[in-house]
Amino acid sequence: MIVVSEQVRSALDEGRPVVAMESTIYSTLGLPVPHNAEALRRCRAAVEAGGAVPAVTAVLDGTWRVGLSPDEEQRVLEGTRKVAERDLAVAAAQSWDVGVTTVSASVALAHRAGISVFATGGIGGVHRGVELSGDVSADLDALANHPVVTVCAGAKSFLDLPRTLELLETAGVPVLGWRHPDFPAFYVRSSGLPVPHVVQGADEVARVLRSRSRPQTGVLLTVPIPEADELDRATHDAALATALVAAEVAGISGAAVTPFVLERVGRATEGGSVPANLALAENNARVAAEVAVALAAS
Ligand code: PSU
Ligand code: MN
Repeated sequence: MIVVSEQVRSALDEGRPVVAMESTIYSTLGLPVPHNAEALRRCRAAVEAGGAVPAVTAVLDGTWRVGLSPDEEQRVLEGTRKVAERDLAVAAAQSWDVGVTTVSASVALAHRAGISVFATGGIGGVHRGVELSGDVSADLDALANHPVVTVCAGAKSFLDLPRTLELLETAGVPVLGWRHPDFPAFYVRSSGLPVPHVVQGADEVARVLRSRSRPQTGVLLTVPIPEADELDRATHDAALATALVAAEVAGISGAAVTPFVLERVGRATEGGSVPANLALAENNARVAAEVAVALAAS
């Protein structure tokens, strides 16, 4: 059911470092055209420059895929169907043409393929108003149930970040801050919430992965957006407020919330959020490669 590319397979067989990458952020659901293609190019280049092999995950022609050719990556860029972990089964059974994988599905595919490090932009989490909607991203459950290090820039502050951190604690997922004491909020370096533990380097992350008491559980490594690329706090807060009101007025719910809010934040910042998004994704890919190299050497 799963097809791992030749390049990724031989790297894994030889114990060389590999970094899995999600595909939702590179699709039309994550970033506007043509920035999505640039994001993919820069992230893959960052992984390669760090000495690791990039492995983009997706569903193509109903098959779970890890590692794509340039033509296949082009199909992902044009993808419009979001695949969370539970949807992997449906996408296979119904032979979906192109399914772009979220963090939950990508972590699941990475695990299946034998990859231990995964790079994304931001994870999903507990949504604000969860008391009424019950909306908690399947990303959190996947982090708890697949033994993979997920490298992210935290989560967007349109989520309920305190509850997101609480749930990660309950689920037993170690949350590590990369040389930074605060849980990052995607476009900005600090959410104002402390991260449970700070790590100074990739060796430390590798040691945490090897030392877990529950072999199935993942590790979350949060890397703040580089200082130079951070959004101005006031711009950020205003854009999020606008996007959240728009989502409520439009009655958006479920899996449509994240793509909708992302698009509206882009509009509200007049595109200013896009370079920030690219910069953090690239930076995460760079750090993920470091972790993959440390793991391969250990
Ligand atoms: N955050 C972003 N960009 C994204 C996503 C999150 O800044 O593209 C995507 C990721 O693929 C993540 C998914 O796994 O949204 C979470 O969606 P949901 O909230 O429906 O679980
Ligand atoms: Mn949801």
